[in-house]
Amino acid sequence: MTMTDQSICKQTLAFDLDSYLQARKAIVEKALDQSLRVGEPPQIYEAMRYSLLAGGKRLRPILCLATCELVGGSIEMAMPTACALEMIHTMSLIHDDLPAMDNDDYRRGKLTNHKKFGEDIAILAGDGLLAYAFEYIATYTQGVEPAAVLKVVSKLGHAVGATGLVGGQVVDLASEGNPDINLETLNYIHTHKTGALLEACVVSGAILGGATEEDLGRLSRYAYDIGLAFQIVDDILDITATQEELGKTAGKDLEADKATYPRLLGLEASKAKADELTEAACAELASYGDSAMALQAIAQLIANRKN
Ligand code: GRG
Repeated sequence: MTMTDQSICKQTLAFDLDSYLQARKAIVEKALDQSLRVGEPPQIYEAMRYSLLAGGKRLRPILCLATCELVGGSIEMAMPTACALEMIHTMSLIHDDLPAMDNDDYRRGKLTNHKKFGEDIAILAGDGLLAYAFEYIATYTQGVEPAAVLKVVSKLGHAVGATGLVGGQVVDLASEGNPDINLETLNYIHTHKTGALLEACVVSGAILGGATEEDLGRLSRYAYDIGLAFQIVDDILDITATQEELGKTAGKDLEADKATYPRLLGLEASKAKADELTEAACAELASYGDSAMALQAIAQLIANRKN
């Protein structure tokens, strides 16, 4: 299904997403800067801050804040978790860029962490960010029932470990040079390597805000759809975008001879699949009315993004 005039996604056109994202990004940047001060030994803090504050769209923390607000919570309740999610996302990028994995020289338009600080420090900077993320949630979350904080920590551990990002990355690495894997395996890679953390962002914000089980079900399905759409678009951009647009090397999937959506389905069908998932994600939140406009507009942005 492609987007029609009746589409729920179309109804968000009146929403000023640019202003919303700009404002949210500004508060997230400030909170991230304050979350991690240089300590001892300074070289590891510099490497951690270099990547954490290197820009990026900050979609994951913004999603976490948005779902907390959607279910009646406040930005303050979710901000420590939002920062922690960006710490984890950043550490996954640092490790993904290492020579043993994707071997990239550029990320977010800057030299990758290992190019700037060396492989040893880059590995440790990733480890440091991962551990600090959990410490940060447990130490700084306020105004939330301890049981909800515990649920978020458990959810996040599940999303990041072998049941999530790590598992997805392992299967992704194994599929290099083997573009003939089937769509089921490709979906496993995408939903674990990319979708699991996005789902944790969406759901953890809602848990902190006091969501009902029904809310969590709807938001989890929304997150699954935007997570898969996100990675399909990533596959498309690897072929269609330039290094300047991406802030990292383009054409990496072809170079590594990887299976991707465009490779298995073709560009047109891949784009149609991303649109279909976006429409389903928006529809999932229809019962929230205008309160869900930000999340619906973000779903559209993911499908139409250029970087
Ligand atoms: C998490 C313990 C642990 C280890 C990491 C390396 C690894 C295991 C997993 C790889 C995960 C990975 C890099 C997935 C790709 C996700 C993706 C599409 C990232 C790009 O996200 P954007 O476009 O980037 O939101 P910005 O820079 O805007 O934040």
